[in-house]
Amino acid sequence: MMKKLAILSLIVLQSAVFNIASCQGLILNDLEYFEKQGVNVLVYSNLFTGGFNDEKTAGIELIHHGVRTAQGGAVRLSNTPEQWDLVPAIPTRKVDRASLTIESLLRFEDYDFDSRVVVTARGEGVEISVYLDKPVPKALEGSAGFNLEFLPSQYWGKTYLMDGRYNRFPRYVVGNTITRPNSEKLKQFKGYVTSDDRGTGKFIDPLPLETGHTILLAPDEPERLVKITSQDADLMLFDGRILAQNGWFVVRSILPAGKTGKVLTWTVEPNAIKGWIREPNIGFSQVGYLPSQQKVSVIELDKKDKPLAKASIMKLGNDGIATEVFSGKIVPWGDYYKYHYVKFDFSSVNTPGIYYIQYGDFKTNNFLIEKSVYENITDATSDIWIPIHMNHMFVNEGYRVWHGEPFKDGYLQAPAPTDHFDMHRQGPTTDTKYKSLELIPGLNTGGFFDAGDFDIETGANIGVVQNFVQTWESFKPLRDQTFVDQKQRYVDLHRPDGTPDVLQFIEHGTMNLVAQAEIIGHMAQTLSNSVLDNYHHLGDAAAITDGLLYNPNLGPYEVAADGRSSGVKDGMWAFTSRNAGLDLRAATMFAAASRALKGYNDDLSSRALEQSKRLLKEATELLAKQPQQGRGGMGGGSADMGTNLQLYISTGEKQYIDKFQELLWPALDRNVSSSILTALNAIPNMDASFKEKLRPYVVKYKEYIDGLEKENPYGVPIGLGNWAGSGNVVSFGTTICFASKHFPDIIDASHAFKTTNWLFGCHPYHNYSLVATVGAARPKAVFYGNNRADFSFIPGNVAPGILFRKPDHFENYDDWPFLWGQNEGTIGGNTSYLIFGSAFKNLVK
Ligand SMILES: [Ca+2]
Ligand SMILES: [Ca+2]
Repeated sequence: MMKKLAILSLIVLQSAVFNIASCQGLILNDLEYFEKQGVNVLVYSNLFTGGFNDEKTAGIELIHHGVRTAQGGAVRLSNTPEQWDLVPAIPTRKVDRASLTIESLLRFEDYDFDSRVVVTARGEGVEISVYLDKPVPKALEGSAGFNLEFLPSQYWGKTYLMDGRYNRFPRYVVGNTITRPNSEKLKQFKGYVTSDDRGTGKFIDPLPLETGHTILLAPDEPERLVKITSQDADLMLFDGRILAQNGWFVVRSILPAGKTGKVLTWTVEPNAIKGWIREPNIGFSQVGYLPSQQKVSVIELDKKDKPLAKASIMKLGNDGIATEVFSGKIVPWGDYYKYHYVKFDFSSVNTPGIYYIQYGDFKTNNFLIEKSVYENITDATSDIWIPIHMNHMFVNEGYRVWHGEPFKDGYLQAPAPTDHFDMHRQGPTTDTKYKSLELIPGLNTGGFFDAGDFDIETGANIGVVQNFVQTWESFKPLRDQTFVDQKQRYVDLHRPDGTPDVLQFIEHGTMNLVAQAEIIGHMAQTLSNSVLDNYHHLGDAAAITDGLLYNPNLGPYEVAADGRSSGVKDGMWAFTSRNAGLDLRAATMFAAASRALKGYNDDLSSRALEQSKRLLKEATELLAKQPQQGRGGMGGGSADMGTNLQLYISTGEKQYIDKFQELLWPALDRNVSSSILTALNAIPNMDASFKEKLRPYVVKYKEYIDGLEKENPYGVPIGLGNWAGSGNVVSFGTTICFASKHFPDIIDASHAFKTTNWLFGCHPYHNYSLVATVGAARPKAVFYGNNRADFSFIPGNVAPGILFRKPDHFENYDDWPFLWGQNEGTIGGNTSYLIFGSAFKNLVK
C-alpha cells in the first residue's frame, strides 16, 4: 500500500542479503495462528458477532505481506454475505500443535446446523476441510457453503485464472445477477431486511464471475498471489459489491446435500516472497513541527529487519536540492505486538524549512518546521465537517450540494416495544401522548447527524452542544466562515455571515434538543431510521425518505393524487422511552446552552433555561424513586460527575457540588486517568483548597503519563477495542493541556505533542495523518463518511484510526473506507477534537 502510494521511495534491497529457506511450511505459533515470513493465517482469532458489527473483521483471515487481505473464512449461507446476514457462532476452538491443526465448531442456531472446520498446515499453505455429523438441513441445501473473502482494493485491476482461463478483477462492480422469489431468501439477523424490493417480491442473487477447481488470484502480484484448489467441490468467484458497496470478492463452494463426514476440502496457498521484509513505517507529524518542540520519529520495523545505526534529516533548499543537515543515532525502544520499534530524535533541527527523513534507502515525504504549522488544525473540522453534519438543512459548498433538506416527512412515534438494528430500544410503553406510528410534529429541526449514518443520537447531541459551549466559553472563537440561515434552512460553506460559527452550531444543536423536550415532554433516546434498507443509505441525506407522510390508505409505493403523502414505509422514528439520567444530562446542557445563547438568540436561550429547570426537577424526582441500580447513565461514572458539576455551575446550589465531590474523589482513587479531566474542568469554579486536594492526583497522573512511555513506543493510551482509540488519544491531549495550565510544575506541556504526533502520522501501520485536515502533507485519503462509496472523505474528520485485531495486528486501511471501527468519525469525537485543538493552539501560543 505504501509503495503504491509513493509515500516512501523504495530501493529494493538485494535478495542475497537474506538467507531464508525457499520451501518453508507454516508453523503454528504461540499466539495460535499459522505463520511464516510474509504470511499469517488466522483461524477464528476474531469471531463473528452479528447485527450492527461489521463482519469483515472475523473468521479465517489472511494477513499477506503485512496487509489483512482476506477474511470471512467460514461456512456461510449466501454467495456474498452482507453485514446483517446470519453469522455462525463458534462455541469451540481446539488448537493441536502436534498435528498443526486448529479445529472449530460452527453453529447456526436459527437452523440447528452444526459444522466443523478443520485447518491444517500443509505444504506451502493450509488445508481447510468441512466436516458434518448430520447432513445439511433441507432448508439450507444449496445455500450452505464455505466462503473466503478477498479485499477488493487489494485485488482490483489484478488478474486471476480459473482452471487456466485468464481474467481480471474489476475496478468497479459490473456483473450479472438474477432475481429469485423472497420465499427462497434465508432470514437475516433478527429478521431485518437489508434491501427494498420495490414491491416485486423478489431478491437479487449475484451470479459467479467464474467456476472451476483451481483459482489463482493475482499471479501478476507476488505480494497478493494466492492459489486455491478443491478436488471435491466447484470453486465459484463472486463480487460482493453487487449487493453492498462494502462487499468483498468471495471464493465459495456449496456444501453437498445428503452427505456426512468430510464433505469439502480446499487447499489455500498464499505466496510468500522469498526474503520479504516489511518496509519500515517511519512515523512523524505530517502537519510538521514548531522550531522549538521536541521532534522524535518512531520507526516501526519488521522483527526480521536489522535496525540501522543512524538516520538523517534532509533539508530542501529553495532551489529544490536536498542537503543533509542532521545525522543522529537510532535508539532501540523494543517490541510491541508484531513489530520492533526504534526512535530517532531530531529535536536539534530548529530552523524553519522543508525537510524529510532519510532512513537508509527510505525517505519520507516532506514536512515543515515553522512557527505556524498548528494554526489551522481545527479549521477543516469547524468549517467543513461540522456544518455538513447539520441535519434538517440544505448544505451547499461552491458548485456542490452536500445534501438537500432531509426528513421533511418528520418523525413518527416508534411503536412500543421495538428492538432496533442500531442498538436502540423502545420500551413496553411510548412514555408520550403519541400512539405508535403517529406523527410527532416539529421534531425535524436542528440537530447533527451522528456519524457516517444520519440519525440524531440524543446523548451524543447533548455532549456536542456541551463541547461547543465549552469551546465558546473557554476560547471564544470568533471564526466565521459559514452562512447559516434557519428560516431558509440553508447552509453555505465559505460564506461568512457576520455570526461566529460556534454560536450557530450551539443554536442548531439546541434547537433539536429543545424541540424534543417541549414536544415529547422529555428527551428521546434517538431519532433514527425505521427500516434497515434506508439505514445503510449512501448518498444525499434528503433521499433517505421520500419526504412524504406515510398514508395507510395508499398501496405500497403509491403516491397520493395531491402529492402530499405516500404508501412508502420509509419513515423515521422517534424512540421515546424515558430515561431520567439522560434528562438530567439534558438539563445541564440546556443551562449551559442558555448562557451561551443569551444576547444572540434570546428566545431559544430562555426556552432552553425553562426546559433545564423543568427537566432538572422531574428527573431528580424520578431518580429518587428509582432503585440505585438501573439509573441509566447515572451510575456514578464520569458523565454523572460532569452533570453534577454543570448543575452547580448553572444553579450555584451546594447539593450539586457536594454530590460532585462525593463522586469525584473515590473515582480518582479508582482510576485517575479516566476522571481527572472532569476534575480539572472544575477548578475555575472551586476554591483553592480543591486545587490543593487535587494536586496528589495530578502527581499520579504524571506517573501514568510516564508509564505509557514504557507501555508502548508512542507514549499515548492505545485502545484495543473494536472501535479504535483516537478518541482516547484526543482526551489524553486535552487533559495534558488543562493539567499543564493549572499544574505547570507537575505536568510539562510538551506531553501534549504526543497527541498531535499520533493523530498526524506517528503511529503504527502507516504514517498518514488520521485527521482529514488542512496542513498535513499526507492525510488519510479515505474515511467512513456518508460519501464512503466514493472512496472519499469529509474534510476535518478524525478517524478512530489504528484498529487492533486479535491477537497482534494493528491496521488502518487507507484504500478501503468501509470499516467503521477504523475509518468513521462521529459528531461527538470531532467536537472533542475541536476542544483539544483549541486548547492545544492556546498552549502553543
Ligand atoms: Ca457564521
Ligand atoms: Ca415517507
